[in-house]
Amino acid sequence: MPAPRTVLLTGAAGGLGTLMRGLLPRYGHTLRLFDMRPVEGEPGAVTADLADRTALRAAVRGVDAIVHLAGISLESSFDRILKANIEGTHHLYEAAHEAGVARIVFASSNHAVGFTPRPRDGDPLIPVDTPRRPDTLYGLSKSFGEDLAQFYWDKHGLETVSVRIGACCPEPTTVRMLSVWLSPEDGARLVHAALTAEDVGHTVVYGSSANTRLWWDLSSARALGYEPRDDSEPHAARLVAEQGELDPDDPGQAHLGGHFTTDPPIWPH
Ligand code: NAI
Ligand code: 15L
Repeated sequence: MPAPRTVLLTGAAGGLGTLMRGLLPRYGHTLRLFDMRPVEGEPGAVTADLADRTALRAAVRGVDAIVHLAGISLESSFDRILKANIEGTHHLYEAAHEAGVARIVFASSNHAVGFTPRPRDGDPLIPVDTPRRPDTLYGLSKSFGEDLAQFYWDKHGLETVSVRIGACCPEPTTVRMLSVWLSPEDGARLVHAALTAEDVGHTVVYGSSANTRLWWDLSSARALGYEPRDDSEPHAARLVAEQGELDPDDPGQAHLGGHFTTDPPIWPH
C-alpha cells in the first residue's frame, strides 16, 4: 500500500498515542486524532468514547487506515474491559467495515500470551502462532481483538496487523523490559511497515526492538518490512546490577507477561 496515507489514530492522548503523534508524520502519514480525553495541543482532535458509534462513523470516514490504540491498557474489572476493549473495538471494526477502510493496525499486547513460559538459555524464541494464554482480563480482551481482526478479514476482507506490543517507552526500566522493550522509533517503524506492507490479510506480529535478550520471534514483523534498529542491551549492566537477573522460580518472573501474571497493575481511571 502506498504512503502517505490518511490515518485515524485512536488513543491519541495516551502514552503511545503521544509518541506516535510525534513520529508517524515523518513517514508522510496525515493523522486524524481520536480519544475520549482531549489531546493536548490538538484542538482538531475528536474527543469521543469508543461507545459513541455515531462519532466513530464520522471519525473513520475518508481515512485509508486506522491505528487502534484506544482502550484500557492495564488490568481492570470485566465490565469496564468489556465496554472499552471488547465492545469498543467491535464498534470500531464495524464502523471501519461500513466505511470501506482498508486496514487496521491493532494494538494487541504480549499479555494475550502472557502465561507462556519465557524462554530460558538455549530455548527457541516464542513463535507468533504459540497458543494464546492471556494473563489478565486485559490480555483476554487483546486475544478477543485478534480474533475479531481475523473474523473481519475472513468475512469482510478488512485487513489487520495485530501487534503484540512488548513495552514501548523511551528506555527500559526493568530487567524484564530488556527482553520486551520497543523503542518509540522502532515502534513508529513497525507501525509504518504495518500500514504500508502489501497483502497482510490478518497478520500477527510481536512488537519489540532487536533486543539481545529477545524472547519472541520477530520474523512475521520483519516480513512486513520492519527493520528494528534499537537494542536494550546498553541498559542491561545497570538494570541487572540494580534489580538482579530474573528468578526462574518466581512465577511473576517466569512468564512472558511478567508481574501481570501475579500482580497486574490496575487501570487507574
Ligand atoms: P494509555 O492508557 O496511555 O492510552 C490509552 C488511551 O486510550 C488513553 O488516552 C485513553 O483516554 C484512551 N481510551 C481508553 N478508553 C477509551 C474509550 N472507551 N474511548 C476512547 N478512548 C479511550 O495506553 P498506552 O500505553 O498508550 O497504550 C496504547 C495501546 O497500546 C493500548 O491499547 C494498550 O493496550 C496497547 N499496548 C501498549 C503497550 C505499551 O507499552 N504502552 C504495550 C502493549 C500494548
Ligand atoms: C501492556 O500491555 C501495557 O499496556 C503496558 O503499559 C506495559 O505494561 C506492557 O504491557 C508490559 O508488558 O510491560
